[in-house]
Amino acid sequence: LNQKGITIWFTGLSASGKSTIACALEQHLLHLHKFTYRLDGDNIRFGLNKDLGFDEKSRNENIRRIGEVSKLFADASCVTLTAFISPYRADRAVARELHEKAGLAFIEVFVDAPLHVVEQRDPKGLYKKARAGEIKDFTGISAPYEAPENPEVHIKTDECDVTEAVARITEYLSQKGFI
Ligand code: GGZ
Repeated sequence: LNQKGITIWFTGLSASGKSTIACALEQHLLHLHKFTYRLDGDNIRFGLNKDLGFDEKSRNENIRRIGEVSKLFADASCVTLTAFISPYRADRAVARELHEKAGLAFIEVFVDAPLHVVEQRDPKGLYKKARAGEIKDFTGISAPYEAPENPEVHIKTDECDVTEAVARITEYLSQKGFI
């Protein structure tokens, strides 16, 4: 059994379901008595990264810091979950390399939902504001999202509910001997 920490890196559009799935997975891991911690906008963008906005350079720096922090948590034997859009392939690759160079597994989970689906969900009305030009650099509307080419797990949230998504990820984790 692998006793090292790992990072499970969720990526996807706003309202794709990253946080919901990460929360449910965290609950599942806690039931298994795993040492786990979730990094998300609430504990990172309002703390460590409160100096950063959403232009390309800020997102690069946001993801760079999150990559470093998640590596430290994984290094401390934690099953670390990160839930950020992380729209740039190159930034995710840097986070992956950082982990792999330290001998820590990096598991990319693509939370995939088509733009028209997340735009219909629009739980915070952000897509509507972005379409109206009230929010600039909005991912999917006026800023890019570069989908992963080889994610370890690919979840289509318009075809699969939260329970199923958690089951898909835990199946991967147990197959690889991580849990
Ligand atoms: C995308 C934005 C933006 C812009 C504010 N573009 O659905 P939410 O509200 O709760 O999650 C989104 C969150 C994205 O922050 P991340 O740190 O995950 O982004 S990145 O990884 O790209 O750095 C959204 C809100 O912040 N939000 N402005 N312009 N999402």
